[in-house]
Amino acid sequence: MYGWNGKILRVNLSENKVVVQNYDLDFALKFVGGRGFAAKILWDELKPGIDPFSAENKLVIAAGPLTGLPGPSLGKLVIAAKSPLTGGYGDGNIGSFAAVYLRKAGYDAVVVEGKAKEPVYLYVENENASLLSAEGLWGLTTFQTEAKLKEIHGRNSGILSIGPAGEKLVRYATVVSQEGRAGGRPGMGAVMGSKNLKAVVFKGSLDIPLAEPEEYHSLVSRCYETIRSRDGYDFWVRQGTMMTIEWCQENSVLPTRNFREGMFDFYRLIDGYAMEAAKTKRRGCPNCNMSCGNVVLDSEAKESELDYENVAMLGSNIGLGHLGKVSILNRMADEFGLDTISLGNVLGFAMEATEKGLIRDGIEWGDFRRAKDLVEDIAYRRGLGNLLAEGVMRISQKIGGGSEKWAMHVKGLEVSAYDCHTVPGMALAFATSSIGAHHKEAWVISWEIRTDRAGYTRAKVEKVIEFQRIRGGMFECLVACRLPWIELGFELDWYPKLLKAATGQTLTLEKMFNEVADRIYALIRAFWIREYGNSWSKTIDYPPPRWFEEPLTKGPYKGAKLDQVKFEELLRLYYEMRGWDSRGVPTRATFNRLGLSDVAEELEKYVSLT
Ligand code: PTT
Ligand code: SF4
Repeated sequence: MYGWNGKILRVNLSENKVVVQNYDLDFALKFVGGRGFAAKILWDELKPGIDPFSAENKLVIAAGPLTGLPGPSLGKLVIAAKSPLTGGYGDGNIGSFAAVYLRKAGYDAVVVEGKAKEPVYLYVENENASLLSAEGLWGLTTFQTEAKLKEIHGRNSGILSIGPAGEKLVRYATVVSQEGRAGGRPGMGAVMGSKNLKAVVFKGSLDIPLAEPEEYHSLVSRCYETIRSRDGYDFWVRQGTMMTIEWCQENSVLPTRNFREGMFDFYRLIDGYAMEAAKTKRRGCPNCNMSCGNVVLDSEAKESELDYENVAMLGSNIGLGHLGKVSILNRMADEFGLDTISLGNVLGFAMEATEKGLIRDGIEWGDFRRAKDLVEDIAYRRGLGNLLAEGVMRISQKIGGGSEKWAMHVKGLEVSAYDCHTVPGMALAFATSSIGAHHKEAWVISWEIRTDRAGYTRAKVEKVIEFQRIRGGMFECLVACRLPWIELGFELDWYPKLLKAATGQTLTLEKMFNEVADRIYALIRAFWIREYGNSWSKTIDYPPPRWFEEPLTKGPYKGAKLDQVKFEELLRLYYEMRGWDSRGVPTRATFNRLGLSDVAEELEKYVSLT
């Protein structure tokens, strides 16, 4: 095979054993890599109903056939497992030298199972792998862990690690790399913690075999030039995703005070221009020529890498209009290994619960000092932090008082930073995302606002599915950063060309979208439904009640909210277009079309198929 290494490293922590598994071209073409490999492995190998924190859960770290090669933004990997936050399929995407060196060490993926007796880390170097003691690392932050591992293994290593939050099984603990790349929102860091796996270190210098090396390298130079020449390039490298704060404010979709409103009075104090004034440098993922990691000095004069989601969720959503302080909370989240989106949701939820008298000794809106203490308490599961470490769905179940209406999650995963009172298409995207309320699969909001904001139309359903195929399907399988495409219009047809030159295989966009992506969506859907069995229903795909029941109280969209009946019609159409039945379960014909008749057969043991 070219492009793919054809090897998966299998690590059993309980038995302290590492073996190599080969896979063939058939498997590669059917699932491509990244999320595709992860979904297939987790579906095949996890028994339904297992505790995500048990040794039976498996953690998959998977790259794609282009990962690690020179080329625009190809330094990413997917990390996946059964989620302790949602109980369903969970994954995240991290840009890191770990992705590059995983592939240069000779592998395409690592599957970790079991549980180590004592804390360990996995060390992989050029087709050799071993489990080493993490005795001196356990308890350290992600920054300290990475620094120590670099001292031991050298600077040319790629490292993924967890902080105290992962060790303490905070349900939204994430995995961090390079002091500012983080991934695995649905608790992938906690899964590592539950396995006593503190870190994974990759080193590699092997060549990734290319089918047409000259053609590949010539394409790559043209790709970089194309990106560099795009109109928005200069502004992108100035602000990156931080430009979105101003855009969201202008369009009344900036999450404010636990998604009550879409506008924040102090947005100027945390927007892209405020960030530029504090910016000290730029960082990014490997092989990227549009690096978007904006590093600022926070109010404690320490470095913090900012992205839109982090600042919106730890700023406007908790009523905090001070970039230096937001940056402290953001840096602490990276150090402790906490997902910023869920953290901002949890803090906003706790503030509202305090206001409504449902939490005693809680936290007032915008109270930075208390927020800072709570972030630490969450990471170490101390006092109120122990409850807040559970995520908004579980906290709301515990405190009651009608709080389920403003617990902002879908399927247990907290909503990313877009208020949906006025954007039904984006609400549908959150509702049908394959890991819970994440924007990454179908960020239709910009298109929706430009075209027909208020409409509940077929076009919106088509757009959600189109984006899910491109973003949740193609980009998550390749594994490539989607930002060159979505932000600078880098054309999608570069990818089949790169794939052809790298692998020698023809994978057209049509095949990618209608076969590979749809197959993966059906497979992940099957994973969720198998977990729920007969209790599965379409209500599991509903966005939070707040957006239907409590209108916005200010701004140009004052009085606006979602319409439940019309939303249900969108969902019905969505199921129909996907070939799923009225409960949202893929039909037997759909599974068969996607080459998943074995999946249908297995799923039928848990729920009837139509
Ligand atoms: C992603 C989610 C996002 S999406 C952000 S900011 W964004 C938050 N970042 C966090 C962070 O930082 N620290 C932290 N402790 N928690 C964080 N949680 C949040 O996680 C990130 C970029 C960004 S910045 C985005 S949009 C794009 N995401 C991509 C994706 O999902 N797939 C893909 N093929 N390409 C992507 N490119 C962009 O990557 P999750 P990163 Mg991330 C500090 O992990 O779980 O997927 O959630 O990966 O390397 O940091 O790059 O405005
Ligand atoms: Fe990483 Fe940003 Fe480059 Fe994407 S655009 S690869 S997130 S640095």
